[in-house]
Amino acid sequence: MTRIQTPARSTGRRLVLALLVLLTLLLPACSAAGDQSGATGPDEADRPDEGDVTIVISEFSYQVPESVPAGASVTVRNEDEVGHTVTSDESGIFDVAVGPGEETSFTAPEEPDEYPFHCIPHPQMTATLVVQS
Ligand SMILES: [Cu+2]
Repeated sequence: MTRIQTPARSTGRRLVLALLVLLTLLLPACSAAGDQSGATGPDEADRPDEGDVTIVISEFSYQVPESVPAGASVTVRNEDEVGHTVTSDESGIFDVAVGPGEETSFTAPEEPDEYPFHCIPHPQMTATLVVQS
């Protein structure tokens, strides 16, 4: 009797162990799937604003959108390994500094017009922000 019961018990324990291992493997997969679906929400909400209105600085040169809406939030992305600024030629309209590899933003003027700007440390860097209503 005891000889029969002992292998039966150990088989039962092996099954329980196998189930525990399976659960351990499955649980992280479930929580990872949950994280992914949670991340898509904020992403989609951010895209419409940021996609269009971005000034990219690369190799000491501004890449400016053809125009930006009045009062828009303008993202400035610096892909260089030195810091730059986006500074309106007419002082006080806008002036932001952006470190190497960093990103910042400023608010475009409310008045539709063409706003020439430059980089303070590199005066040869110039471009124009066209603001439309
Ligand atoms: Cu610069």
